[in-house]
Amino acid sequence: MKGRVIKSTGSWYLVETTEGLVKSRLRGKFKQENLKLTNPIAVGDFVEVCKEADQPTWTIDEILPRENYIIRKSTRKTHFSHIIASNIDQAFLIVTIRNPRTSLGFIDRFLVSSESFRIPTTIIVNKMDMVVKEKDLDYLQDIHEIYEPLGYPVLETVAIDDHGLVEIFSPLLKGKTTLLSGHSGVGKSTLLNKLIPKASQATQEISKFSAKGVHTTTFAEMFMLEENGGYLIDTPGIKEFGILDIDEFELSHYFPEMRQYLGQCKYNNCKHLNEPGCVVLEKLEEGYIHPYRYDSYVNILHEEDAHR
Ligand SMILES: Nc1nc2c(ncn2[C@@H]2O[C@H](COP(=O)(O)OP(=O)(O)OP(=O)(O)O)[C@@H](O)[C@H]2O)c(=O)[nH]1
Ligand SMILES: [Mg+2]
Ligand SMILES: [Zn+2]
Repeated sequence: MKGRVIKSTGSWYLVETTEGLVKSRLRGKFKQENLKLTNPIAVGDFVEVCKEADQPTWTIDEILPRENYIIRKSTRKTHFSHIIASNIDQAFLIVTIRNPRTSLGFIDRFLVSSESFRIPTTIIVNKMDMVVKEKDLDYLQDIHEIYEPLGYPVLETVAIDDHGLVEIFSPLLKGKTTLLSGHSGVGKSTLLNKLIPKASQATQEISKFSAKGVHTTTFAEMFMLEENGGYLIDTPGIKEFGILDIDEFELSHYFPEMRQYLGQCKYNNCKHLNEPGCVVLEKLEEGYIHPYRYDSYVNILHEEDAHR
C-alpha cells in the first residue's frame, strides 16, 4: 500500500494511507542516490508500506523517487546530510529582524538550496510588531529591495496576531505542500497553529539571555489543511544552513540575477571572482547585481572550497 510520511522521529514514522494513519518502522537499508544521510526517510516521502504478519505494526519497504528535497549538512556528523523534507511545492522561509535576527547570508544559503530544485520560495518577515527602530526598518527595506526583484515575494506578518492571517495565506497554500523553515524562535510553529489550530504544535519564548530560539520543535511534521487541501510542514529551527554538493562552476546558476548572464563571460570556466571579461563583475559594477548578494556568492564559494 502506498502512503506519505507525515512525521518522522528517526525510529518510527507516521504514514498517511488511504486506510488512515499507520505507525511504521523501517525495514532494511535503502540506497540513497549517493547521499550520506542521517535520516533515510524524510517527511514528505512517498513510500510503500506493508503490514507485518500477526503484528499491529507496519514496515516501510520502499521509498518512491523524490521529486525534490531541502537538505542541509548534519550538525553532528560531518560528511552527512539531513533531508529536511521532500516532495514539496513551495517553501516559506520565515525570517525575523529581531529576536532572533536572520542574516542575509542565511537567507541566501537557503535560496541556493531551494533554487537548485527550482522550489518557489517566499520570504516571510515575521514579528513585524518588533520592527520599530529606524535601523530595523532599513533592514526590512533591504530585504524587500533585494529579494522581490529576484522573484522571491516578501510578506510581512505578526503570527501572534490573528488579524488577516488565514485570509492572506489560504490562497497561497491551497492544494500545495508547503515547507516552513527558518531559525529557531522565528515563529514557524506559531504561524502553523494559526493556520491549522488542530495542529497545536508547542511554541516557546526565545531565550532572554541570547535572544535566540530554544529549539522547541524537534521533528519535522506535516499537517493537512482541511478546508482547501494541501499540507504545511513544520520543521525544527536551523542554525546554519550548510550547502552541499554544489559544484563551484554551478553555484552561480542558483543566483537568478547571475543566471541570466551565464555563458557571456570571456572564459567559460569563469567563477566570477576576478577573471578578465567577466560579465557578472561588470553587472555588479553597473548595479544590476546587489553587492550583498554577490558577497553571499563569494562566501558560499569559499566555504565550499574549504570543504573540498
Ligand atoms: N512579538 C512576536 N512574537 C512572536 C511572533 N510570532 C511568534 N512569536 C513568539 O516567538 C516565540 C517562538 O515562536 P515559535 O513558534 O515557538 O518558534 P519556532 O520557529 O517554531 O521555533 P523552533 O520550533 O525552536 O524552531 C514564541 O514565544 C512566540 O509566541 C510575532 O509575530 N511577534
Ligand atoms: Mg517550532
Ligand atoms: Zn564571470
